Amino acid sequence: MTTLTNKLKEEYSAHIDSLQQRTKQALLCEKIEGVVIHSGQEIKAFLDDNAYPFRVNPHFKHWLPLIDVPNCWLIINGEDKPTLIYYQPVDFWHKVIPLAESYWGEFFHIKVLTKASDVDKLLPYDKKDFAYIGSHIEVAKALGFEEINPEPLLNYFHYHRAYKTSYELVCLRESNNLAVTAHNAAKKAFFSGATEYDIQQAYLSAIGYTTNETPYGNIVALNKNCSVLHYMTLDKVAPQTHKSFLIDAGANFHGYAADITRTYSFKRDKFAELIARMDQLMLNAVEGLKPGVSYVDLHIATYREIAQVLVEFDFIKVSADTAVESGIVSTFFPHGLGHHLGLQVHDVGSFMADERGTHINSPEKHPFLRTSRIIEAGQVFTIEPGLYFVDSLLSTLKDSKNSDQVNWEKVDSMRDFGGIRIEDNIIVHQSHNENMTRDLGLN
Ligand SMILES: [Mn+2]
Repeated sequence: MTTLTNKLKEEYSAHIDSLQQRTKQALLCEKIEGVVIHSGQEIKAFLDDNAYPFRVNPHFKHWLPLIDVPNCWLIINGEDKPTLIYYQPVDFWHKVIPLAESYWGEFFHIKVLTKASDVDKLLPYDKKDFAYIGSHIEVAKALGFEEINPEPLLNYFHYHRAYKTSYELVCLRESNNLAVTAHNAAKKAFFSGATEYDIQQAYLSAIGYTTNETPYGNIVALNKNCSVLHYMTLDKVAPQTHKSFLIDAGANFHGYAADITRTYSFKRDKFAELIARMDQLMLNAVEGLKPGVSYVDLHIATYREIAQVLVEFDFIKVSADTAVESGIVSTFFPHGLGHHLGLQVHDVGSFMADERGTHINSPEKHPFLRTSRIIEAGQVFTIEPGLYFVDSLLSTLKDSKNSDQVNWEKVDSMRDFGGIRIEDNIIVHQSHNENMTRDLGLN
């Protein structure tokens, strides 16, 4: 057995205990007997017999690292050993995935389902005492469920999903490990003058991935394309000169996501200096991530520091305070500082004040912030400040009354580089932060 498998095995039983306890509490509040969690079904394209890539229900993969099998079900009541209905059809068209020896198998009563439509024979007889959790509402109704994704139950689970178990931290470290390996390969490809498409191939093949195995579509951008926040094209032709490279790309391990961004300058130029400064700013923000602090306040502090960077590099003619006051910083930093990370890249529960799901709005001036929750130990975040030169946003600023606050000559000289984003994945512990991305050697 490998060291990694050993670690997973060591932590898994406590992980299941936590989930059982959470389920028991949630069920007490809801006065139902149990939950039935559906892994999902294949979804076919309109008028076609081809299915979209399968994405498992996150509530399902919370319990076990089974991420690629549709038509599976979990029956859980928080007390008894959970039942796994495992789909294993007799099928000569598709690959059938048999249940292998695993560290998690012994924690479930496993029942094999050979025909997806026969599942009702294995589900609880009386559906009204059970809630269905999954995305196939019609299927749930046809089976006789009345409680379908009840909101209080989901709120409870989503709120608690922010607190990762030790097992989940092992998974998150490993997904970071994979992403770091792939990022290093991508960096090498950039400095050898590769195209966006070839850099993407270098990334994927470094960890043996297909595009469907990444937790989100990789952003691989050269030069001006770095200014497109969600750039999804992969140019197959190399630019005349390589100036800059922004890569926002992750990896998946047992259903847990990594989400890492790096920006590089091809030469040792002004843009490289700006990257170094943003890297410092990024690490300062990580320092500020502490139990008891509001993520909103951390975002605002970083927003202020970006104003300071704009002053230092002579991009603006006014003080940092004035730039914050007038809001022109948002032209250069138009998104949030980061988000919760886990089973989903933008993990759930990030706007909740309590387990009933009481919503905390992000401040009006910072509408794109993805979390407003108080930071606590056991939570996992991304920190991803950015500084961009986006033509459309700059032209709005140029036409505004604040145009004279900007040193346009300096700003214009940066447009061909696009922009910078640097993103690490951090575990908040009671006494310190664990920067998984840096610990694995990606600088
Ligand atoms: Mn992110």
